Amino acid sequence: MTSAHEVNFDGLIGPSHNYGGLPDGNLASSNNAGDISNPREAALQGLEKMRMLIGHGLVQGVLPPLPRPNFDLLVSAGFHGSDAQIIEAAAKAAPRLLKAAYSASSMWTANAATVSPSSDTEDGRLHLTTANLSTMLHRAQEHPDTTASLVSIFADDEMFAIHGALPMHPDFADEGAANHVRLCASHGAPGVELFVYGRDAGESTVGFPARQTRLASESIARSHGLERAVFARQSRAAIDAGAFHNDVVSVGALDTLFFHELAFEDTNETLNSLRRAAEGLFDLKPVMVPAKDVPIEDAIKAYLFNSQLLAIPGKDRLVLVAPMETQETDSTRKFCEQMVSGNGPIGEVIYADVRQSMRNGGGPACLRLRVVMSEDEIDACHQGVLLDDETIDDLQDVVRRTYRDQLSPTDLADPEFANECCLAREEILKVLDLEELA
Ligand code: SUG
Repeated sequence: MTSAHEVNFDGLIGPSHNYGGLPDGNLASSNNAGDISNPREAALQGLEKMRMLIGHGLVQGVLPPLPRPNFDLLVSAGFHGSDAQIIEAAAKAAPRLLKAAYSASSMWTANAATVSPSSDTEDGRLHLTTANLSTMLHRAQEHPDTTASLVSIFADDEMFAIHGALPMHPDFADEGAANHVRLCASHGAPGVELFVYGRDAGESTVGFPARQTRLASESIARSHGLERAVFARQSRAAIDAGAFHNDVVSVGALDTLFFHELAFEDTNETLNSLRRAAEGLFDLKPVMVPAKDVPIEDAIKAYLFNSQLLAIPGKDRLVLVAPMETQETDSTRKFCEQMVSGNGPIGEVIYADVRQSMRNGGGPACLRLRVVMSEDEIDACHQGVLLDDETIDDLQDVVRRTYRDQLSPTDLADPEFANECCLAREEILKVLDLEELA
């Protein structure tokens, strides 16, 4: 068995972070729509979380923000002329489209791609499929630039296979690793990959949108060449309560699956399928949170499950990095206190402040893409995106100098702001040695 690390690639929060209220079914985003955001504080919070995990001895990567505003999107809607003319005309005629073109949503890199480590795949390469994010316009624009970032970072095609997004059709709706959990005995050992979908291709649903189809999940498992994939349906009750991705109601790491009682349509069948797939590899440790202890509404408000579940060097049990909101909500805080005082697989909870992202529905788990990599793979990827304290200092310096303190969705109409966003991104790319993406 090869020694491997789980590398978390966090999305660096971009300068246009704003509360646009664009996604249907994401309650935090709807509740904060139109509020003033703090892009500088948001990016600094995200970077402090990365710094904290480096301090715990973990390997930490970063993905740069995508180019915003996305002028191509505005031009394809018929806006033309100089950049300033395009922004001014779009602000008047299509303000919602302008918000989409400015969305900083690529910060939630759990939605960037689905990742299968080389120990799970037929050809022994690490596979990544960029998510098409086809359900929401502001997210559907992400995939070409995300693929470009992944190709630059994972360039060696003897080790890495990057697959472009699935077809942009509702039958193939795919939201990446937010609906995918990998379970294993140790990071470098063969794993079982759990794909969670909200609907079948062609199935129409009522209520909040189900953003992942079974066809999309199966297509990815096929192209990654997975031997041990399990497909489970997310419960309608969870989606309607505001769990627009499965990672709002479940998170897994190593042999442990931590989930809410209402996460899956059929919990027993999901666990039995996982056990069958894991036979001979590991004994599954399910940790189910009963609805009587934590009502689903609390789980979603506090984002208990949108946490990072981490194996930290030197600690014998897993550590849950949860948002502050989990500590501030009585039922979730009490559950965590009880859980760590028992002798289950999760032995500690650390609370992280990512409030700016949380107000758009993105907790610690949304902000990171997990990529399990062997040491050779780590050496072969682009080194500029692997962070240490000094690079974090440099990125924070760029953020302090180039990001606005406050931003209201109406500020997006100011053509000067588009220039600021471009300049900030150029500086970030320079720090990460990724100028080729400019
Ligand atoms: O797709 N919010 C994101 C939050 C994504 C969270 N990701 C995971 N759970 N993995 C979404 O709903 C709000 C942006 C706005 O309204 O401008 C937004 O897109």
